[in-house]
This record gives sequence, C-alpha cells and structure tokens, in this order.
Amino acid sequence: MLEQRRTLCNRDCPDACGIVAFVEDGRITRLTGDPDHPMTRGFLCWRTGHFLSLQYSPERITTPLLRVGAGEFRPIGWDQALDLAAEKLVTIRRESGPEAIFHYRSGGSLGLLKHLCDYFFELFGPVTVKRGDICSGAGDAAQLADFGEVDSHDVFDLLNSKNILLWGKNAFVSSPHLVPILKEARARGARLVLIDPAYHRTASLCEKFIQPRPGGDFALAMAIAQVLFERGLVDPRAAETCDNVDAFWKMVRAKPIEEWCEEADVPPACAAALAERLGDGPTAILVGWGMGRRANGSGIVRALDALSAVSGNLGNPGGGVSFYYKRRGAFDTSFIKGKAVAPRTVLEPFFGREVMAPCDPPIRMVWVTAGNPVTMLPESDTTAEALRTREFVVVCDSFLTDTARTAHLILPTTTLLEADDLLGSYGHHTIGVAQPVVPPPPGVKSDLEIMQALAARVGLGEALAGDARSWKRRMIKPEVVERGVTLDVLEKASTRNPIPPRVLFADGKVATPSGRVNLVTSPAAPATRDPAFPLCLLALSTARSQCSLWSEPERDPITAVVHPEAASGIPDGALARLESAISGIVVRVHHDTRQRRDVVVVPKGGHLSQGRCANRLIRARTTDAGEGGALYDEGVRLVPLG
Ligand SMILES: Nc1nc2c(c(=O)[nH]1)N[C@H]1C(S)=C(S)[C@@H](COP(=O)(O)OP(=O)(O)OC[C@H]3O[C@@H](n4cnc5c(=O)[nH]c(N)nc54)[C@H](O)[C@@H]3O)O[C@H]1N2
Ligand SMILES: Nc1nc2c(c(=O)[nH]1)N[C@H]1C(S)=C(S)[C@@H](COP(=O)(O)OP(=O)(O)OC[C@H]3O[C@@H](n4cnc5c(=O)[nH]c(N)nc54)[C@H](O)[C@@H]3O)O[C@H]1N2
Ligand code: SF4
Ligand SMILES: [Mo]
Repeated sequence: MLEQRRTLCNRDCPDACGIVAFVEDGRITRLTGDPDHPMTRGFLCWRTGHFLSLQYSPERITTPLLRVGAGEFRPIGWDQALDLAAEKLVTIRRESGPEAIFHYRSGGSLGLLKHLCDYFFELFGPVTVKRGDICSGAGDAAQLADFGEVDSHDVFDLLNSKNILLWGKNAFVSSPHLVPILKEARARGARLVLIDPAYHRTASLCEKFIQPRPGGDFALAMAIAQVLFERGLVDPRAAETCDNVDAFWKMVRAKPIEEWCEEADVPPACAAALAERLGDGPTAILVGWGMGRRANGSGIVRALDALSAVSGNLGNPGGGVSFYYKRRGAFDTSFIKGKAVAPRTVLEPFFGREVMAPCDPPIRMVWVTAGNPVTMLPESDTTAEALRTREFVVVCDSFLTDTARTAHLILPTTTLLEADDLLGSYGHHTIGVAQPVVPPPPGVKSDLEIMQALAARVGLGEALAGDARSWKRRMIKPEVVERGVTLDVLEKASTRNPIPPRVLFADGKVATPSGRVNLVTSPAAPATRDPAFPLCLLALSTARSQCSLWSEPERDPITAVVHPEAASGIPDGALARLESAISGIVVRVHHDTRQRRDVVVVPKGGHLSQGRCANRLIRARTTDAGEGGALYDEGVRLVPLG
C-alpha cells in the first residue's frame, strides 16, 4: 500500500522544510517537498531529495559498535553498550569530578528535544560543555551589541522591498527556499544586489554583483556611509535613534572614499551604487551566515547594521538587517542552564587544543551528540588527536564519520526521517513538528531513548522520563499556546510562531538598554595574508552535502575553483596540492574566470579519511567577537603534483 506521510526536515539549514515521504509496505520510496508548507512550496533541495541513498545505505550503523583495535569495531548489544557507557561516566565522575567529561553537541539535528541530551549531562554533572559558536557566533554577537536582539523581519516582508542586498549569501545552495521569494520580490520590481568575494549561482538572480576582497566589507560599508553623508541620504532621525553618532561619522570620514574602496578592492562607483539603493528604500539587507566566519566578521556585520540604521531602513517594512531568525523563540528550554552552571567550557573552534591542554582534572572522556568535529572544526588533525588520546569517547551518529572513527563506543541513532521532534527555523518564523515517517531499524535508538536508558542506569530515570510527545508539549512556551498554537495544531500543519512581529523594531526602538542602535565606532580591517600563501581559502556549503553528510559517494578529490591566473600554471582539470601553513590535500583544479584572483573555493565537509577535508588546512582562530571560528581567513597556495 502506498501512503504519503509528512514530517519536517531537522537538518542544520535555514529552510526547515516540510517533507512528504511516499511509503510503500514500510519502505520509503520517494521524498518530495510539502506543497502546503509556506516556505517549502513542494520542492526539496538536492541533498535531502537524495537522502534515501543514506537512509538505506549499507554503511548506516544499525547496532552499537565497540572499538576492538585501531579503526576496528565489533557489534555489541544495547545493554552491554549502555552498561559500559554508564560505568565509564560514573567512574570518571567519581575519580576526577564531572568536569573530566566533555559533552559536545552540534547541529546534526536542530530538533529541540536534542537539548534533553544536554539536560542529562547537566543533571549527571554538570559536565564540561562547549562555548562559542563555530557557525554564527560573530554575527550573533554583532547584532546583540547593536540591537540587543538577534531576530529578523518576516521573510515575506521582502515582498515590500524596493532593494534587496544579499550580503555574502548563496541562497541557491544554502537556503534554496528563499529563491522563490527573491524571484517574486524581483517580479514586483525589487532590485537585487549580491556582494560576495566568491562568484556563485546566486549572482544570476541579481542585477548587480559586487566582488570585494574577502573581509573587505567593513571598508566597503564605510565608503557607502560616506556617500550617504555626502549626498544627504542620511536619515535625519539617526541622531535620536542611534548612539555614538559622532564617533561613527568620525570613523567613516577618517579616510577618503577612494581609500576605503581600495581596502575593499571595489571601484568607488560600486559604493555609490549601493548608497543610492540604501537611499532609495525600503532596502533590506540579508546578511549571510558565512560572511561572519572570519577574523573581522563581527565588525563587518556591525557595519551593515549601522548602514541600515543611518540610512533609515531599520524598523521599516521592506527594510531591516536580517541575519538570524530566533529559531528557539517559541520554545522553552530554560530548565537547562547550560554554560551558566558548567564547571568548565571548551571554546568550540579550539576543540582539539583545549581538550588536550593540560588542566586539572584533564578531560578524560568526550561524548559527541549530532556533530562531526573532526571534519567540521578547524585543525582536523588536532581534533582527531585530541579524541584519539582520550580514555573513552562515545559518538552518537548514524554513520562512521571521521569523529566516529576515533570513538571507543558508537551508538547508532535515528535519521531525519525517523525523528520525533519540535522544530523552529533560523531562516523564517515557521515552527512545527517532525514525526517519524518510518520506524528506525531494529537496533537503532533515538537520542532521547539513549539518554533515558542511560539516565535509568545512573539514578536519573525520573528526571528524563516522558515520551517525545510529552516533552514537545512541555517545551512549547505558554505564550505560544495562549495564542492558539498548541502541539495539536502543530501536528496538523506547520504554523508561524505567533510571537515575533513582521517588522522588527517598527516602533523605532531597538532592544539595547538605551533603546537606540549602538553604532560601531572601531574599524575592522581584513586579515593580512602571508605572501607565501596568497589565496584565501573559502570552504563553502555545497548542494551535494549537509556539512559532512554527503548524499553522494565521497570518492574523488575535492574540486578547487580558482581564477586561471591564480592557478600557478596548473591546467584546468589537473590534480594539484592545496597547501596551507599547516598541511596539504590533493584537489582537482577547476578554472573559472569569474572568481577573484585571490580566492580558491572548495566544498566544506569533505572527510579526512577520504583526503577531502578542507579543515585539515585551516588553523583554529577566533572571530573578533562572539567566539566564532575564523574559518575563511586561511591563506593557501596551489602546487603542481609530482
Ligand atoms: N547545501 C547546503 N546548504 C547548507 C549547508 C550545507 O552544508 N550544504 N550548511 C548549512 C549551515 S550549517 C548554515 S550555517 C547555513 C548558512 O551557511 P553558509 O553556507 O555559510 O551560507 P551563506 O549564508 O550562503 O554564506 C556563505 C557565503 O558567504 C560568502 N563570504 C565569505 N566571506 C565573505 C566576505 O568576506 N564577504 C562577503 N561579502 N561574503 C563572504 C561566501 O563566499 C559564501 O557565498 O547554510 C546551511 N545550508
Ligand atoms: N571550513 C569550514 N568549516 C565549517 C564551515 C565552513 O563553512 N567552512 N561551516 C561551519 C558550520 S556553519 C557549521 S554549523 C558546522 C557544522 O558542524 P557539524 O554540526 O559537526 O556538522 P555535520 O557534519 O552536519 O555533523 C552532524 C552529524 O550529526 C549526525 N546526525 C544527524 N542527525 C542526528 C541525530 O538526530 N542525532 C545524532 N546524534 N546525530 C545526528 C550526522 O550524521 C552528522 O554526522 O561546521 C562548521 N565548519
Ligand atoms: S536541508 Fe534545508 S532545504 Fe533541504 S529539505 Fe532540509 S530544510 Fe529543506
Ligand atoms: Mo552552520
């Protein structure tokens, strides 16, 4: 019998799509996008559209695995696996205290119920947890400083925009369901501009494409601000709605426009064109999540916040600076205290170094939930070594990732098609529930079941008790339920979170203590590069994978896209070595005259075990604020093979 079952995608992706699964005799035969979901509109991205190859992959782990030798694992039963895990946890806590245990959770699933893994470790310890945010730390810190709040305009408010500036954003790849909205806005007359050092397909949506130096955006913003000032395009209310106005303009005028533009490596006419658009509002600035992952990333986002504020686009329909949607805004996880009660924290981009750092007590045990830090965090070899040298490592995953390979114990867990969870989104305000479209294979447990089984073994059974549905009910905020959005409503269809307004700061007040925008006052120059490594490595999202989870086999060397004049004489299609100051990998060179001559674009998420891992080349460094990872500031060079 053929049935259609609906769920929500739980992947670390701004779109949080509705999925329709066609199930025939208990097996999923096809996946499509939910035509009734307001964002999804009936289509899925390539990686999830092709997810069945992973769901039914022979490489999927379907039984707990115990390490029996270097890289060798033996299947064991759940009772034995959980007894062993509980015994290690209890022994290490007794001997060294809970800070000797580090629980690392990342974004493999954005389901709210994953917080219950944190809850278990908090009640058991509290243990060591991560701090900082490899993904959006820099941008979050910027908007928090400027506006006292990190949220965005309703995504459909873009239909009110006259201009849309896609600032460091590859919608086609990283947020494909934004594309139809951008197209609709364009059909209604909006003018779109892309500002990105890398050429990509999203440029084809835009009437203008500006390609600054990597990290040159702060300088570009200063040039734009100066044009706004010179042409009288500054909002006269800015003096009342913003703090630090004099210091901001002093910084803007510290250099002539030409000098700022030189620092940004764009012609002054580009700054003028962008100023003209901001002055001809409403202009929405859409800030990509990627752009902040560099040494001056937070400064850049602050400069964009300031541009919106002084040009009078903040708080207006069709305007605003939208970066992150508060995806947890409808939900209550306040019973988990996190960093506030943790005895110790590990800075996420410095995972490898900090886990190995001599400290008292040392980190003896690491538990990884929904993450692949070896592949996805900088300095992959250091991260792998840190894990390999721990006394006991547990990884909960469905696949034998680079991180799982370092584990002593691997616990197999559910995939997005078996998930039972509550979801928000960081790309729009829709919330909903994931419901299993098929049960997991025998031998696979959900993270919640794993935590509950563990809790029962260490005397925390009662605290974690309850099925997924009752936890969902507990985690929806009362003010959401009061506005009619109950669990039963969400189970029928995804719904807009009733709390956030459609236009942020519409009353002219932001959420800082003064109610005024905190304008940035110190410049944030791009990182300098060692001439021996002249290309800036941009390891970016690709349509074929969700971070390190590829919906196609990872066989060939990764492709390095580079301007032919920056290819060190290596012909198009040839293999070469891509080297940084710390390591090298083999890549296939692809020439593209549309790229800048100082960048090389590779996919993020390739596995170390396959020789495809860009993070092997990238040193651990933090962003200027927010403890993010400066992932896009590593200098590299291409060297012929042989
Ligand atoms: N297909 C696919 N989609 C994904 C993911 C995936 O792995 N695969 N990952 C998901 C995740 S984890 C996240 S956080 C989101 C968003 O994650 P990202 O994929 O990072 O998304 P973007 O917002 O498109 O940001 C990347 C863009 O920023 C640009 N950029 C880099 N440096 C600069 C700079 O200095 N200036 C400017 N102007 N631009 C710069 C890059 O060239 C790139 O085009 O996407 C999600 N979507
Ligand atoms: N060089 C470079 N590095 C980057 C980036 C970049 O742009 N360039 N992007 C960064 C960004 S934005 C991010 S967010 C991070 C992402 O870093 P990670 O969150 O570590 O990324 P993933 O590779 O998606 O790892 C998630 C793992 O969780 C597993 N998983 C999926 N669902 C579940 C589940 O329900 N339970 C459990 N237990 N496991 C599950 C998946 O199989 C996968 O192995 O990487 C960062 N790293
Ligand atoms: S990964 Fe993103 S775009 Fe793809 S189906 Fe999931 S939510 Fe939609
Ligand atoms: Mo991310």
